[in-house]
Amino acid sequence: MRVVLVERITPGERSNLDELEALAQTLDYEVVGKLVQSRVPDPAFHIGRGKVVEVAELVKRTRAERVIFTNQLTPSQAFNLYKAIGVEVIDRFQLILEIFAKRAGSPEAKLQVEYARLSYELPRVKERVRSLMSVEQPGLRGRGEYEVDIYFDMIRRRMATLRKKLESLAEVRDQRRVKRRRGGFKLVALAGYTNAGKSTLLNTLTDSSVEVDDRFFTTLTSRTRAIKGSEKILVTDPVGFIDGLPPWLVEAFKATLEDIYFADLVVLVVDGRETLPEILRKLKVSLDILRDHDLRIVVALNKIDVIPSEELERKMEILGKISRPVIPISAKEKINIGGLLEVIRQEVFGSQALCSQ
Ligand SMILES: Nc1nc2c(ncn2[C@@H]2O[C@H](COP(=O)(O)OP(=O)(O)OP(=O)(O)O)[C@@H](O)[C@H]2O)c(=O)[nH]1
Ligand SMILES: [Mg+2]
Repeated sequence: MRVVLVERITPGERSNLDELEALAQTLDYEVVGKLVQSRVPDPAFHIGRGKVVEVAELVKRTRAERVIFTNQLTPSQAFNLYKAIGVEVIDRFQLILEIFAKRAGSPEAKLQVEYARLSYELPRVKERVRSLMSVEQPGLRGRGEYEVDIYFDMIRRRMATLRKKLESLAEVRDQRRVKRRRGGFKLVALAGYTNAGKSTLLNTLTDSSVEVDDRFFTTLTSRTRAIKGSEKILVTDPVGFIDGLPPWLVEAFKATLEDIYFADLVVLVVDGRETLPEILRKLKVSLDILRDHDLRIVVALNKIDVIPSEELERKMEILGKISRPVIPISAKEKINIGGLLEVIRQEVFGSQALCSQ
């Protein structure tokens, strides 16, 4: 699909367009145009009206089939933009939902995605139907409202059913965790921004072959495996983080995130290939998600096989200033995995680790 990306930024704000492009490519979309506008949001169109005309022209010229905004749009803004531009207009959250829907493999992930989609839809249903009707069927308002209410109720009931199913699955997870703990296993969670290299690290640490890909959200269903050798340490590889994760999405994936929240240790994987400001931004996003939970966290600066040594030194120095151990590794090329394992053992078993060696 050919798509045009649009972003509105408040003057002085950082652009999020590159990440939106990476997200669009995750779905094999072809980005045929990009537009940025720096201004305060317009209530009706989000961007300025002159810019709307520009987008419409760009869409026509490039034969784009869809427009994607980095900003969250209200349903009426999306509708007004659609009317003015002539192709479907969606926002970043809807794009993330589409990616999740496409990637959801396990029954639990499918339920989580459906729940997330409905949580997104619910507050929007009334407004969307209302704006549709006021434009297309001005006479049918009264009856339409009634039908909207029925639809609204239907969504709510479906959400309640989904919540129950998800809760019972969460209980299964809970029991599994208790069993593991009783068996003397320690749980290490590989958390971090999407595409940091968590699954690659899981494969290296546990000799597995879960899917690895240079795209966002390759992993939606977490996998848990034992560390190579006979140690009682399990490693889990949950869904990746992303900036501005909306609360309804976090809520839908709560059970998956609990694997992180209840872990004995979190290895926060960071993509070291990126620029320092990007590294720090993604690290902050991840630490914010983990913040309210009392967790032991170590940072693994990954992909050092492709970082020139001077740059690595600088990155290590800056990261070293945050008060957690930072371990430089390459999950793919298996560099310093021994060093990471040592820190993991030390953190989860404390001094016992030294006795058992
Ligand atoms: N050069 C290099 N590339 C790596 C390394 N570790 C992972 N990668 C690459 O980074 C990309 C993402 O790796 P994944 O392991 O899928 O990342 P992830 O964190 O599991 O990503 P999601 O599941 O999508 O959130 C892949 O193309 C990997 O081959 C590394 O140490 N060095
Ligand atoms: Mg993964």
